[in-house]
Amino acid sequence: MQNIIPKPHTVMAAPGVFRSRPLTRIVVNSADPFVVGIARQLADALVPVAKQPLPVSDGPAREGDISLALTAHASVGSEGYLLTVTPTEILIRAFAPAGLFYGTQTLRQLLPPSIPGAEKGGWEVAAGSIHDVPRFAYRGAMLDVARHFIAPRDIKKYIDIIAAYKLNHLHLHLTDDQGWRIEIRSWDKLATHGGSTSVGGGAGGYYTQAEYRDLVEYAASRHVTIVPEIDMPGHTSAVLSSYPELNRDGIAPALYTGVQVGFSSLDADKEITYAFVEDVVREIAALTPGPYIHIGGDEAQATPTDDYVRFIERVQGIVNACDKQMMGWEEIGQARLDPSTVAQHWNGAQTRAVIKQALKLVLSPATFTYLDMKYDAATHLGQDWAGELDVKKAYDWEPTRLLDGIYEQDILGVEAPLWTETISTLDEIEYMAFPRLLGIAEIGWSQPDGQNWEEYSARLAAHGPRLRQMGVNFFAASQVDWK
Ligand code: TNX
Repeated sequence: MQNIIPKPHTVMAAPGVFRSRPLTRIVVNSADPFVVGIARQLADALVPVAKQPLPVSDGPAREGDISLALTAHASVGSEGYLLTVTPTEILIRAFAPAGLFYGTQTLRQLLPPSIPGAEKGGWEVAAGSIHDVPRFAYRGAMLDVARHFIAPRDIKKYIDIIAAYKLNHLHLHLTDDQGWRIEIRSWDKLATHGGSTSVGGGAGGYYTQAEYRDLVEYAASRHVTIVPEIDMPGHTSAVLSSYPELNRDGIAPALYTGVQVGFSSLDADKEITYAFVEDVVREIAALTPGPYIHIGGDEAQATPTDDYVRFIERVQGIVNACDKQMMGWEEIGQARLDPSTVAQHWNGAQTRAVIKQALKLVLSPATFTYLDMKYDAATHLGQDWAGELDVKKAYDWEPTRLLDGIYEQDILGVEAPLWTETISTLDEIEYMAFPRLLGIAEIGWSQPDGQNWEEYSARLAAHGPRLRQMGVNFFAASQVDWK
């Protein structure tokens, strides 16, 4: 029970081992489709070990079964779980379904990634018990699908990996100067024209609403909430190119395929701007069961400050009218914000204004969490404006020590963004994200008193074979003594 990432709250080894029986089943005491789905996913995940999917049954459990039961006390919270392994059973208990999901992710890590050989064989798990609860409610990853489009099947693989490390939010940066990636029925040229290219001028792409709904559902089945971001008022060249009437001078610019930021803006004085925002937010809200709609708000250098503040306050009203909470990059702190609004810290410049309003923060400090930063000078992809970010640095930071005046209760959680100006394939995404994202997952989930690079890097080493088994093209950093 030593190599789990993120590190569980409490682990206690016990004598003995559980050995699989020829008739070992996964037994669930709930008809909740999400819970039954968890059992099926566990059965699938164990095929490389058990050689065939374990049968899923509604019980009652007998000796040799793996049981998933919603019988834990409310004190384990909505995501916590208790995992007990004895020679006669494996029992995962939780108060809420998400806890069962996380218990099964931990169980997967107690087994070898695969057992070679074609024959059906036995497998075993050392006895012991784990009591686990997350530190932060929001544990996120972000993909910039705007600079380069990322196909739905690639997003799904990313979801599978992040969920295995107990991240529970996937923020999709759906729009930027270089591309609009989601079908909006009331403004159809956003996707068909605004989504037609990408950085460097190559092919673009966008999600139809049906494809997007399918992604949202897929994520939900792994307890991942999609946070859609429509970036505004800056980062809007693709919008302005699609609709001349949204431009101050009524003239649509050409599509933009460079990598500059801070030159485009919606016009805060035009009524049609807000009609546009209302339509987009309404359609996005209808696709979003989760609580948040992210409105960007970053790097609006081409928007005068008064206009910016007026714009953000009005957009917040539009988001709230759709029964959603607004999320935005820290620059939104300049506006007067509703207490339900969440600000995302990235470089600190305007986080002070957020702290003054006592809003909840998601922390994405560029120096520690930007997965588009190079590992070192030799990394062939990525940027280095926030410095190089090696595997140790992405793990070795503490949220409450990041900025003066931010305490545990101000922090909703952490998120690691992957911007894609220099990245265009899934292999490249995986290379930049892994293994650094595991360190950030641990910061989001685990208690800070256990933070120790030597101990963590030994655990991380054991995840090399697991990542390989999942087909992840991770960077085998020399800082880690890989297995
Ligand atoms: C800053 S972080 C940006 C993005 C870029 C990224 C590149 C933020 C809110 N804005 O537009 O893609 O840096 O690292």
